Formats: sequence, structure tokens, C-alpha cells
Amino acid sequence: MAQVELNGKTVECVRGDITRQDDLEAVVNAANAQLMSGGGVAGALHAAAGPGLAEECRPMAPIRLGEAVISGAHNLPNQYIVHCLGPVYGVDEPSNHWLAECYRNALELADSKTIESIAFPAISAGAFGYPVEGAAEVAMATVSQVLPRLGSVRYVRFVLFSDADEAVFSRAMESAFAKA
Ligand code: AR6
Repeated sequence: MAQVELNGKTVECVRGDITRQDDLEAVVNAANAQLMSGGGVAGALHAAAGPGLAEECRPMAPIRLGEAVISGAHNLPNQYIVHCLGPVYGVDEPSNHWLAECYRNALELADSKTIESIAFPAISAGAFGYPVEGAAEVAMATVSQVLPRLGSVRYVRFVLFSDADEAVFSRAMESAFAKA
């Protein structure tokens, strides 16, 4: 686990499962445009949340590239799920711009709902093929820019599925926040 503090706000990287972040108000889904179940994070969140999640999400779909929308968390231990559509690497260009839009829109939407704590997975770094080093750099650059100007969000956790990804995100975090 690695953690940085900036003006009373906390960012951290842990290895774990995004469906098991009991202590945070919101978790982020690496969604598909239809906001349906699938593989990876979306599959795990829908399975843990139960069928009510797909029912609630249906009227909000499809979402656009880089967009974030919010739903209840149903059977998950959180209050909200923020759903983001990340870029398919090499297809949705420039991928770094669209990935940054996901993090920015998710954080601003959470803030507008007075959410204080939120967990992100490595959006686009699975089925959508974004190389993990680049995904981590974009994630941390965006969070370090956006977080200082938010009124409510004060705790951001990145939940990585492997030790290797946790190490990459932790390094990117240290370097982005050293500059912030
Ligand atoms: N907790 C935390 N991280 C996870 C978990 C989990 N339970 N499961 C996977 N990861 P992905 P994408 C990691 O594919 O690239 C879906 O099918 C995974 O190892 O979930 O944005 C949707 O339906 C990887 O590092 O998201 C979309 O169609 C990261 O989370 C599409 O895949 C993201 O992997 C979205 O692709």
C-alpha cells in the first residue's frame, strides 16, 4: 500500500478487489456503453450488486466515451457506483485525452453529489488494452490536477488487481504528486 497526502486530501494505491471497498462511499465501474455486465470490473460489480443495478442503469445507456454517470450501489457495501466509459486503446484516439476525461468527469460528478471517498480501478487497462504504465500516468496526472479544486472529495483509492499493477500505479502516484 502506498499513500500520498496533499492539502489534507489522501490518494492511495492498494492491491484488491473493487467490489470489496466497504469503507468508501463510491466505487467506479470500468463500464461498457450499455452499462451492462461484462468481463473484468463491470462483470464483478454487476455480479456483486445484483440485477437491480442493470435495471437502474438501462435508462441511462448508452453513455459516451469519457462520460461518467452515477447509480446506486444495490447489494454492494457502498452508496454509489460511478460508471465511466474508457477508451479502447489504439481505437479511441487520442486515448490519453479520453482516459483523462473519465477520471475528471468521475471526480467532478462525485463531488457534485457531495461524495467524500471514492475508489477507482485501472480504467481501460484490461479488455480495452491500455498499457498499464500509460494508464497509471494519465490517472495520476488527472487526479493530481482535479482533486485540489474539489470541495467534497477528499479520499481517492486506486484498487489494482495485481501486485505488478499496484507497483506501477504507486510509482506514477509518487511522481505525479511530487510535482503537484
Ligand atoms: N477489482 C479491481 N480490478 C479489477 C477487477 C476487480 N474485481 N477485475 C478486473 N480488474 P476491465 P476496461 C482490473 O477489463 O479495460 C468489460 O468487459 C483488470 O485487471 O474491467 O476498461 C466491460 O464490459 C484491469 O487492470 O476494464 C467493457 O466492455 C482493470 O481492472 C470492458 O471490459 C480494468 O479492466 C472495459 O474494459
